[in-house]
Amino acid sequence: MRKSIFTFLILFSCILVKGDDGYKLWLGYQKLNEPVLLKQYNEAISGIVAKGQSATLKIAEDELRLALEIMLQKKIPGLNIPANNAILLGTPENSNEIRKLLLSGDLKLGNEGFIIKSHKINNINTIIIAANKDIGVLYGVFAFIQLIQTHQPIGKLSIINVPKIKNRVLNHWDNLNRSVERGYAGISIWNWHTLPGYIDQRYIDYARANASIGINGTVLTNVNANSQVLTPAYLVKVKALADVFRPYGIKVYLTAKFSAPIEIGGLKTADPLNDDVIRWWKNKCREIYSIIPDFGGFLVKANSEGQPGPQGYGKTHADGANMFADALQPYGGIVMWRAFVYDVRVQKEEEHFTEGSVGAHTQTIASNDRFKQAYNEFKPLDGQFKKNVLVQVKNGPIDFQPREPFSPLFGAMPKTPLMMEFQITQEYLGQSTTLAYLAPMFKECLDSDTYSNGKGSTVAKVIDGTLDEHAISGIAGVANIGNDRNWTGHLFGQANWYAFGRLAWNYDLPAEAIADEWIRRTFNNNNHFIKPVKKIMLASRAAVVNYMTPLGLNHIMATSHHYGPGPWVSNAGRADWNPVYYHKADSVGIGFNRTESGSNALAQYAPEVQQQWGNINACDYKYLLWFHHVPWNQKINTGRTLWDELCYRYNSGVDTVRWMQHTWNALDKQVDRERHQHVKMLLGIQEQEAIWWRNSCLLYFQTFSQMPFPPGFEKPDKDLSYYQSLKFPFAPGIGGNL
Ligand code: BDP
Repeated sequence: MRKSIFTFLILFSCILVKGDDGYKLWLGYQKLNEPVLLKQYNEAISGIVAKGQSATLKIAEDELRLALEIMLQKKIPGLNIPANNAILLGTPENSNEIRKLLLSGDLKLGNEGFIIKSHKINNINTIIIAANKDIGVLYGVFAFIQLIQTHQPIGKLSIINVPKIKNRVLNHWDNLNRSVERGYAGISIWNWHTLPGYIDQRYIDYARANASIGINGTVLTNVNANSQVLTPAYLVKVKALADVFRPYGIKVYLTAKFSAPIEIGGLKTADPLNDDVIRWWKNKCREIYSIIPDFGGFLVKANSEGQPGPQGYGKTHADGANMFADALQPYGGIVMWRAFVYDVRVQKEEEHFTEGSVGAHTQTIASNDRFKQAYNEFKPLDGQFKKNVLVQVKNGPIDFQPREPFSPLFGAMPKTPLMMEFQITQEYLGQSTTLAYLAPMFKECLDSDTYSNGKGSTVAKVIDGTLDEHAISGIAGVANIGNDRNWTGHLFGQANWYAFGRLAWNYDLPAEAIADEWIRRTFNNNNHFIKPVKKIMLASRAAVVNYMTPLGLNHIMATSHHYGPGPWVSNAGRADWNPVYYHKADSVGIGFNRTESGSNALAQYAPEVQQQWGNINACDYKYLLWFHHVPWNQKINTGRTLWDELCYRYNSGVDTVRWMQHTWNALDKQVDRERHQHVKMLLGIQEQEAIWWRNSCLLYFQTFSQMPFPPGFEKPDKDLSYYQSLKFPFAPGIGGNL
């Protein structure tokens, strides 16, 4: 007896001290403590009637039971026939009631949509969670669980929910040796060495988490690809993962290295129009589909940053993509062909174009503007891609900066389905020591008007296929997931994974609503906690923009690892890898002139957009230095001189982080100690990093502006040379083709 009391005490104190390590993500169901709500839910739910035998339906039923039994603290029996207050799960195939319900309206649920409805069956109250396919039922179950997790009424339910985008995919930049390019949460969760024999519980938990937010595809490998993954030894490993993910509605994709026919096929060429090469890829696809019948297809990075591609053989991106498309087509596979290109060859071609305006230095560089390259290469190919090709475009024209204008390709290729590529991993946003809630950034892009087909031609409507009537559509997020216990390094990184999934399903959801539900599901429903945490989240990305790259500055991170500031770097291998190329600070001012008198990249946008950003006096300060070289002492439309505004922004970024810190630190009673400490310590690091960013950037830019810091400004405590001397040879996430 004494022994068991002792064990109990130890266990109990472990729970108190240990708290929550974040592994359960937003699916750590908790006992409901509000008596009134509990009573309502208990009265409304008596059991589950699950119709159908599939693995997916079984998962749906088990998940629902698990969630309800924990939250409602009672047994949830499985029933054979509808009883009063039972939840009926199923598809028309397995239930007459559901067939009748789905036939009764013009519901257009498609393969993944669902309905949740309070419904009377023979005068018996039921809640029906139904869909055309079992996967829709699983999505419906997660949506129903969300209602209870977030304390919503369930008395009169009538929800119809259909995803707006068809392919909602995570891109893992994971290498076969388990390093992760731009990964800041440990090593890869794919343990290739022990696959296929060992199925880590994480694989199942990963699939479950993704299904809970509607993600239906995963590209397992780095875009800087390794052709080994296409060999039989690896394909059986891929199959093992595909088998785990299938019942959760998740398809597996691989990155295809363009030179694979040479590297693993023994051919002399990878020319996309060569018969042997074509045959090789056809056979490879046949082989893959014989092992993984629902394989999703390929993601290809070609002729970019050293990756081989069709241009190496004098062929176009369309030639390359179409070769894959033909090989995948018989099996229903798709090609996601990346438009992230800034090939050296293209840069050279543009060198004769010299229309720069501000100083000789600016002239040579402004003429070959990396901003323009994707558009220059892809726009002429519009209409040339096969039907199962999606061109995957990064949200902005450069590279996942804290703030970018939308890529001018959106709206410029109406005959081609364009897919969005967001980066969830925070390569350029402070990595995993930074709390930056990215839904506002994703929304900013999705809601941007391209005016390509008149007002209201938003980026979202381009990528969901509705604007130009495409049959396929897609959105990808570069994953921030690793084998850290809490999956994403920073606990709040989970919110970005979550927000990506939610927006991929429905881009109309407000960033605030997503933050709200994430906090409730991850932590609790206590308003004293939710309100301040939501405020922190909603202010966080703007804070990062302010203390890193205000007013439209971009790509001034230290080169290679991109950790911390490096606006002074000017010795990288090619011009457009250098921060000085992007900010162009000189004695006159700062910023990249992309108007007619500069690189004229603005001309790649619709006239309305050109108007919006083309006038230096009217341009939104958020994008100002993206498009204009602005004199230091010019008054901008915020009322301050450019220099003062820059100082003000950097300072306010630091202030916001301090405010986030204080706000969070005061919440220690509202959340378990482990998660509170975790975030508290990281915010401490973030504050130091924000100061580092502000001080070093302003000291450096001051060498050009020669203007004093405005009154009241917190003076840097170190000099510029100190900041310039900092090196981080072992910063995480540096990739390489491994
Ligand atoms: C850049 C990353 C690099 C990636 C590249 C890409 O720095 O590691 O390989 O994008 O998207 O942001 O291909």
